[in-house]
Amino acid sequence: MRASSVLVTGANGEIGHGLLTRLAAEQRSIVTLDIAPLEPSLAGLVRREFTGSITDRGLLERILAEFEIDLVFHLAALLSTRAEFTPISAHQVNVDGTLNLLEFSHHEGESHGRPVVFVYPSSIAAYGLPDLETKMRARRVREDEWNAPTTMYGCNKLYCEHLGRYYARHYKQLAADPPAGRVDFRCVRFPGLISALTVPSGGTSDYAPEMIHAAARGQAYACFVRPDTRIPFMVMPDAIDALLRLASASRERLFRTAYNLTAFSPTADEICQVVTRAFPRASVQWNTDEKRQRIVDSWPADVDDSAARRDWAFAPRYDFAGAFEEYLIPTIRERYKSECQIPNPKSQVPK
Ligand code: AKB
Repeated sequence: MRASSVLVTGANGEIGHGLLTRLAAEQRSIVTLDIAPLEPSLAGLVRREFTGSITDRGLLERILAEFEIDLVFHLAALLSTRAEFTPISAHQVNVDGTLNLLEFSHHEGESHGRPVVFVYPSSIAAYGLPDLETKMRARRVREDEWNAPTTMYGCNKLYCEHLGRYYARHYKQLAADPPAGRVDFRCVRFPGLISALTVPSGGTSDYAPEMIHAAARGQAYACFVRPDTRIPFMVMPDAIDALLRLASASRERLFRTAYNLTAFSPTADEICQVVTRAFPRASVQWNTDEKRQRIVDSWPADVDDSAARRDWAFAPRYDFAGAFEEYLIPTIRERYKSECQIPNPKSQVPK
């Protein structure tokens, strides 16, 4: 008999770290797929680790043969900045990889006879506002507004939302006997995410976590966006809660394919003020990268997440002040404790 498990792709990434810990705490049997071997701290949490690409269909078939997967968290992706440098690879990983995973989930559902819940993190990058003035006028953008992304990553995410909807509702609709929905696709559009434990790479919302982690380590940071830049953010524990909550929501309550999520929408300068108060050795310079700035300026300043709150009780625990006071500052202080210890001259006894 095949073992029933949760599959997490991109498990080594920022979201994967938090998610594996939570799933393991719930005693879930976890199978992972990542391009790199799992970090030792994560490897102990999982039942089986597969190292390889989501574009490798042979590998997906091996997983299918060995495990009975009921739930997929498909986290693997190339983020927005990285994807602009390698758009073809981004398309291969972000779109072809997702298509493979959807097809895998369909076959998995066929083989065990139950729909596979497929949880997909999309992003505010799925939006594309044409200019800053429109962005500032748009206020809290709803899911169906401004869906003309300007980045490869944003295009990939938006298209995969549609692919997921297709697999869930219209798959092979012209077949003589159309297969019943085997994939129960559920998707959130994450804002920028900030973790106290990991630093992202390859994203364009990275200025916030980079600034915070640099400040905690007493390192100078050159911020690549203007101080008045505003996009929505959320801290990692709330992001993990949201994924788990959406995964366990009852199907009948879900009226959308993709749900906006947010917790707070500070400017880069507001983030800078909080971190420089918390970490007096911090030093932040403003060194705008006009090209990356244009990407962030095409993302909404705020999103309307009322559908998620209504349909599956999304309720982030941390607002802006709480995120820093209760989660980021204490956890990051602890993380860099040894690096941040400044010798106290008074305690040094002269010889
Ligand atoms: C990125 O910056 O690419 C991501 C995102 C907003 O999805 N963090």
